[in-house]
Amino acid sequence: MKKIMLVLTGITLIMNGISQPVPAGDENIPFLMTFGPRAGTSWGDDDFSQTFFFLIPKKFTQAIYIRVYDPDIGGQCDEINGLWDTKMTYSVYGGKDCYSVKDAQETQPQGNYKSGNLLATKSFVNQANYDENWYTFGPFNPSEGEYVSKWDAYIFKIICDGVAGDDGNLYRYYLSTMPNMNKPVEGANAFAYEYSFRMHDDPSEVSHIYPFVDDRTITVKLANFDWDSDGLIRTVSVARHGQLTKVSGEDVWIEDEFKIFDEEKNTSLDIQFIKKKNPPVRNNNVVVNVRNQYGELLPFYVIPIGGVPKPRPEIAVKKQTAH
Ligand SMILES: [Ca+2]
Ligand SMILES: [Ca+2]
Ligand SMILES: [Ca+2]
Ligand SMILES: [Ca+2]
Repeated sequence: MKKIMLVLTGITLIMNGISQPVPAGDENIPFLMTFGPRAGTSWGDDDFSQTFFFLIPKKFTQAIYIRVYDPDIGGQCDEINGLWDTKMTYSVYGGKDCYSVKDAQETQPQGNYKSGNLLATKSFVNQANYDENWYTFGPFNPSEGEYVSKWDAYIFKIICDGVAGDDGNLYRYYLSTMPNMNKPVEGANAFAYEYSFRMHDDPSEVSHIYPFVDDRTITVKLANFDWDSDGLIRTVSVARHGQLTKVSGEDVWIEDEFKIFDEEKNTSLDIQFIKKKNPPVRNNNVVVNVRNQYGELLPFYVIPIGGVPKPRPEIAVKKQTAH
């Protein structure tokens, strides 16, 4: 009964959230990041592709727009490698299978990851008119997404693929009810199974990712790529004050596996990325994913399910004395 209540609470909280930009406020991540396919992976992107899903509650029936900030690869925001010669394609998918196909929920751009109906697509290069500016996809009717009963919501998918060149594309998304401005969609959320992002340059800024731990999760494997030994990565939860995890250096993946406490089921973890002060690491691009004991990926919701987790003293103290 207790578990059922927790699951219901989680679903209710999705519906009560207000959609925000991607990345969202609690994450404190400056930009999403995708490189052109000719870049070495040492620049920080392991696969030159990033997939995000938008979740729109069924009861929301107005038109929606998916807006992209700084979709171009040039000028401000982006990371040059030699000359600006990079091309990126953004593609929006809906319809049956855009979410539910397994390849779409994996970390690599392989197999049928472009599943579903292609609703819109556009490519960008170095284009001053889109520099520090918005491009808007849509309007879409929410029912053009794939209906997924576990959320009672329609899901859309947007993929940013590096098509040519070797520069770094930095960008953000916003799910909006308006084509020319950012107006949130009530009750919406966004999530990814692998997060490729740019860290702040300011060492005092801490970035966060919030994987949701469902009640089938027994252990998790936290993987990070190309962290450049930039300080600490730690996990905070209802039962953890700040458990340090293994961190990657240049151009390598590293994994750390740990057990989930019962109290953490149906809550979010707060993975904190804490930069070192000296020497400061600039332009740090990182990739992160988290799997359970079945090898399934945990979703990172931009608005953490259940809110940002805080250690509950009664649980955290019990865990400390148990060790
Ligand atoms: Ca280049
Ligand atoms: Ca730009
Ligand atoms: Ca850009
Ligand atoms: Ca890096």
